[in-house]
Parts: sequence; C-alpha cells; structure tokens
Amino acid sequence: PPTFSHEFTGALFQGKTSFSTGLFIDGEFRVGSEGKTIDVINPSTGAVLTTIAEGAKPDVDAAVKAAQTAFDTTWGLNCPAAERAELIGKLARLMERDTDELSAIEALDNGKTFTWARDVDITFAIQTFKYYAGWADKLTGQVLETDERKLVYTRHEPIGVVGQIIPWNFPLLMFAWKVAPALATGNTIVLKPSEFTPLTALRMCALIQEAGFPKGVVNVVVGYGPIVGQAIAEHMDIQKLAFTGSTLVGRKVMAAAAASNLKNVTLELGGKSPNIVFDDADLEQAVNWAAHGIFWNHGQACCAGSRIYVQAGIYDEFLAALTEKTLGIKVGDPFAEGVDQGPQVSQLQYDRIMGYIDAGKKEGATLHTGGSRHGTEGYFIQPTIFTDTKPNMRIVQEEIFGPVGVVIKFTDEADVIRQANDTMYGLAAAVFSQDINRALTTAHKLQAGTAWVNCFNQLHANVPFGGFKQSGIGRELGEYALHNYTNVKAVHVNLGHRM
Ligand code: TXE
Repeated sequence: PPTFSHEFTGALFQGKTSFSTGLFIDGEFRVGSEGKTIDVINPSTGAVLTTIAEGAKPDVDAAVKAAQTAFDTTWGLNCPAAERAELIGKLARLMERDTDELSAIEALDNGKTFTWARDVDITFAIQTFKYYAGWADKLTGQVLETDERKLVYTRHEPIGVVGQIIPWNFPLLMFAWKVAPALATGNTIVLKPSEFTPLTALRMCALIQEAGFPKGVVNVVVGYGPIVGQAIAEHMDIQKLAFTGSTLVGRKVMAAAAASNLKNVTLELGGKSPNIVFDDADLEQAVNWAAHGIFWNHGQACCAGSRIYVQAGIYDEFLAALTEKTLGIKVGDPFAEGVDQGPQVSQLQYDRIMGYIDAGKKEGATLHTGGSRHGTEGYFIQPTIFTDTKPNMRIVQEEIFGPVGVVIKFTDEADVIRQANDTMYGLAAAVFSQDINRALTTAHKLQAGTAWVNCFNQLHANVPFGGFKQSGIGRELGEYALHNYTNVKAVHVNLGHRM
C-alpha cells in the first residue's frame, strides 16, 4: 500500500509525518481490490499532495466480514465493557501525544489553519473519545414493574456492524463523533472518510493498531461516494448507517438503506442557520460572534450562521462593525502566524461558492464586501457579505458552505422569527439580546436542533447535536448518541405464572 511522508516547515509547526495510506481492513493496510489510487490535493496550492489506495465494493465486503468476525469473537458482547473503555481511553491518550502531528495533517489536507485544527478539531476529537470511554461501562437497561409473577428487564445490546460515512469539513472530528459512541457501545465499524480529506482518518488507523484494538473492530475504506459510500449504504450485513454530508446524498443513502435491509439510519445534513440580533444586544459581542458564526472554518460548517438578521435600530452600526471585522480577517497559508482563514477544501467547493456569489449579484443583492478570489493559487475566497437581499434569493435559501453571509434588516419580532424559520433546514439558530425573556422566548420559537443565546458555534461532547426538518435525523454526542448504536431487548422472565 502507498505511504505518505511529509516534512512540515510552516511558522506554526515544524515536524515530520509518515504513515500508510492503504485501506485499513482487518487490522492491516492493503491496496484496493482494483489496484486503483486517488490523488489527494493540497487546497492551499492545488497540487497533488499524495496518493492513497482507492476502495471498491469487494473491499467493503471484506471490511464487513472482518467487522462481523470481530463482533462475534473479540468485541461486542465478547469484550468486557471496562476493556472497551480502557482501549478507547488509550486511543485518546495516543491522540494527545500526537496532537501537533494530527493538527498539521488536518491543516495540510483540509486547508483549515493549524491553530484552529489543534484547538478545536483535534482537542474536541480527543474529548469525544474520552467522554465515550467513560460511557462504555455505564450502559444500563431498566427493570420494569409489570406483575409480581414476572421479571422484565431491558438490555441495551450493540447493533453489530455499523457503516459510517463522513465529510471533509471536520475530517478527524467527524471520525470521532461517529467512531467513539459506536465503539463504546460495542459495535464494529466500516467507515468511509471523504475522498477529499482522508489523511487524518488513515493516521488514526495506525493509532488504533498501536492502541491494541482487536483486528477488524475499526475498518476504514476510502473511496468515492457512489462506489464505496453506496456499497456501505446498501450492504445487507450492515445493520446501522450513520451519515454526515449533504441533504442530497442523505436522501440517497436513506433510499439505499430502505431498498436493501432497512438498516437504521441517522443523518446529519446541511443547514442555513439564522442569527438574530435584537437592538438591545451587546453590539460588540454580537458582531464578534456573528463573524465567528459565518466565517469560522471558512464557512464550511453545517451550523454556519449564514443568515444574519439585524434589527433596524442598530442595523447601520452593526453592519459597519461587522464590515470592519470582516476586512480584518487574514486569509492565507494555514501554517502562517496570524492567519484566520485558509483555502476552501477543493476546486469543486471553490466553484460552487463562486457560483453562489455570482447568483447573488445576478439576483440583485448588493455585494457589500469581498466576493473575489484571494491570491492566485489554491482555493482561497475573500470573506464576503451581501445585503439588500430578498427572502427567495438562492443566497438566502441555499446552503453555500463558504465564507459568504447575508445581512438582513428587520423591524418586527414576530416577523423575524417567521423569516428565520422559513427554510427547509433546522440545524442551528442563534439570538442576541440582553433581555432574558426576549432571548429565551425567541430561542424556543426557532425550529432548530441547537439554539444559541448570545453565542455561536458552541458544541460539547456532552451535549446533543442534530437537526430539525431536513437537517437530519437523530442526535450525535451526549448520552443521546448511545441510542443510535444500541438495540433495546426486553426480556420477560416467568416467575411462576402457569398456563
Ligand atoms: O458532500 P457529499 P459534498 C454540504 C455542503 C456542500 C455540499 C456538497 O452544502 O456544499 O454538501 O458537498 C459521500 N452514497 N455538506 O458534495 O457528497 C462522500 O464521498 C454514499 C454539508 O462534498 O454529501 C462523502 O464521504 N455516500 C455537510 C460524504 O458522502 C456518498 C458536510 C459527504 O459528501 C454518495 C459536507 C453516495 N451516492 C457537505 N455520494 C455537513 N452537514 O456538515 C457522496 N457520498
């Protein structure tokens, strides 16, 4: 199998990495069954970074077999919960040891800055593994009172082989959100990372080996969505599918699950999150959080605060301050000091975003700031704000997934809630106000799985995350995510009831 070796020379990190980029099946790295490879591109330059093994359907079949064998012999109900906890905890400690290397790989492969990768992606991924390590030996069923001649109890059993498909915007963090709760509950895994950002997932496979997980417990098959992703979604021996990605593909994997073995599906999909700023908000703080809300991770966040509604009384002042903040965002090399924003992940995403900027201009919105390519190589886009939009414009309705926000003036409280909810999505929403009643009643009326009050993009391993409406099905993180990976069995024991 191919390997990736790289020497980092940036201002924020100097060091080396070297690891296998084969498919990780049954505890070993392999070449793909068809002998093909995928070129991984460096988004900062557009040049080929490395080559990885490409998987196909036979590789998914092999991975599922290995996962099933592990489930039946060394994992699941065959492995004491405390041992699972110990191994997951060990993996977290290895990630801590390698934090800088993992952060650097993420920055190189995805384009996010080294600092954000380290302080959010890798740190939060480690917290997620630690959090679920803690749950492994605390999963309990219930004893249910029915009749004195009966004992009834429930067991929360692992499901078996689970399929997981993840995107490119938070490659290692999404790996952690998927893998940690599935392992804690005793499942075995066949995971497909995004073909755009496979490197941290493959580096994690080496850590999984080093931690001493039994072979076949975690299998990683990199490949294209319509081939490897589809093979996972329609596999007859995969009992559960967890997907994060676009709403379009979410529909496809759900249809494939329904058409095959009706595997249980959880989905974390797109968003067009509203951010409402009332005229009694702490203006400076509202501006800072709003900028973070839309521009963090270059706008490539499913919960990005892409629709900013500002009350008329403070609109001009807010827009001026947000503009100043936006112009101050330093775009450039993810490894350079002081840089806030790196490139978008791929040429495809760059083109999609520039297409939306064009659509905004054509539909008659005002391009307030930004709107152009930054630099001459790689996929960098200036932080961009549109104003004077209409509710039906594409830039107001559709997920852009780039550093492009719309700022919309409103007067009436009931009307802004109606506008905020006028979307097929329902992932997140935020409200800024110093009036506790106003802030909380608004938060309760917003149709979203997460509502932030006087903040944005706040997530925690202990707190559930997921969507209303077409933003998804089910919840990740927290105790809630455990339900995605367990089957509840009710056991009825006869204590003397005779027929
Ligand atoms: O996502 P895809 P793309 C949104 C965002 C973005 C748009 C397109 O708006 O602009 O989606 O991004 C795999 N069967 N989000 O095209 O295709 C694919 O290989 C099974 C929001 O990159 O949904 C990858 O591993 N799998 C989002 C994963 O699905 C398939 C994060 C996600 O890619 C498949 C990413 C198929 N037929 C994009 N086709 C979020 N919610 O955070 C593709 N895949």
